Amino acid sequence: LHRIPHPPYRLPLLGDVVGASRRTPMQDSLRYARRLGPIFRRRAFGKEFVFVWGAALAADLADEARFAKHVGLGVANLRPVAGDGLFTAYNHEPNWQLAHDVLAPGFSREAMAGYHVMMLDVAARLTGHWDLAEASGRAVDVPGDMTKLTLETIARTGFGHDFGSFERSRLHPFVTAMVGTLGYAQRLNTVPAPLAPWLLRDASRRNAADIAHLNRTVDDLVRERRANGGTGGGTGSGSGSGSGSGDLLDRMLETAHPRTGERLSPQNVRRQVITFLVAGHETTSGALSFALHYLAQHPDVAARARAEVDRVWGDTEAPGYEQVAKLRYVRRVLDESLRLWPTAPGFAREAREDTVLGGTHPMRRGAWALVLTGMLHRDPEVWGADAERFDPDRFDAKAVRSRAPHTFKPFGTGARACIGRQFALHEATLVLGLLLRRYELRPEPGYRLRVTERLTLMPEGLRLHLVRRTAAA
Ligand code: MNH
Repeated sequence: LHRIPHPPYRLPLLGDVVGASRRTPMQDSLRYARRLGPIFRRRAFGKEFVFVWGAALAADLADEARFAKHVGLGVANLRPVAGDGLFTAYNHEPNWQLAHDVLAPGFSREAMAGYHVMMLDVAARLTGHWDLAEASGRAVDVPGDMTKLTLETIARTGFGHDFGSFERSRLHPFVTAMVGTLGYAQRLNTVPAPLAPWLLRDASRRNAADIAHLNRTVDDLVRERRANGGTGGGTGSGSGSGSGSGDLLDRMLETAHPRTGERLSPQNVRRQVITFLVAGHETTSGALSFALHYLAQHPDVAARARAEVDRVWGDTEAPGYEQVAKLRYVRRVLDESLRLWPTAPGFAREAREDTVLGGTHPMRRGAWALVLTGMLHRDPEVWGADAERFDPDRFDAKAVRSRAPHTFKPFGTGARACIGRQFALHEATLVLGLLLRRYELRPEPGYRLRVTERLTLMPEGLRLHLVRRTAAA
């Protein structure tokens, strides 16, 4: 450990807090990263945390034979909310494999094609809302509206539920409660654990109320489904035969494990529903928001993307499922946005056995490090001296082929990587295509990107002016 650099000013007890910010821990770590190099440590309240962002070290941590996901920091702080749900489960908890095997078919190509029509439907509510704003010359609140969109999308496709987000002027209380728990989980990292009950007393009371609200929402949703006896959309209930059944909630409630025949317990279903409602929309809304920001700031990129949409989709009012993946350039815009601002800004890896990281840093079994994805994605040795510049061509096929593996990791790595990756990419590409086809995007004069953190990243105060295109729909 002593070979790993750390910030120069260390206070007794508190550790490396000089110049540290509680509200933006991730952007803070990025600043340290630039100063301290590809691996560094920060101490907080007597504990030492190791951060990694150099491409070679990050690639080594991706070795599944020697490393695995570590449930720590922000993820561990979400255990009271999401328990042994898929995202927060420890590797050794039996419910991880069970839920993974039961739910993975819910993200197959076939399942995704089924969600496509619902995604179109939710997108139409967004454009309805944006048309009104455009007509009256109002700017739109991008992160707010993207949050509505992605929440409605996961609720509809996964759970047959409608939060009515676009019919409300304020955020749905579920979102407020969710943002509350995410923010609280982040703040827990900024105080010494034993003192948290005192230092965060009011916040922790509010957090308990937020968790209770999430649980109530989910219990209502499950009760609604049980009363209606399934979506009626599918064939399989309990057969475990897999791909034919309805949505994610049907799988959670009805589907048995293909081999063991085991089912999720009611308590675990509750955890999974919360997990999917939160993980299924928060990061995607951020990704869409950053992409729209960059499109508005780079008219040349927007024009190229728009030309692609016009060429590939023509006047087809509702693009089909297969027409989404054909938007190659739009997808690059999304990838490039996720490179600069991976909305899940890091993931932790622990040693399965005693090992040596990158041939130089000994790690004991169970020791762990946080991969700073946002910095890995800016490593000049991989991305060049202009790594800070937005350039979607970094993701053209030739450039991707020539890059080392494990250098672009917005969805994490290995067995515990994001299960919703294809879902998110399909949804986001579809929506960007629809928006580009319908509007020109104009930034607010003088807007400079600021990023807020609540475990996930989101552009702050991003508003855009829209101009309806005359040629298309
Ligand atoms: Mn998602 C895990 C990023 C969209 C559901 N997700 C992860 C991880 C990252 C991640 C990183 C790994 C975290 C870790 O190693 O600790 N996820 C994203 C991003 C987007 C995203 C950047 C959008 C953009 N995620 C989605 C969507 C869903 C989803 C959409 C659901 C519909 N993610 C999950 C679940 C896990 C996960 C569930 C946990 C998987 C597991 O551990 O088995």
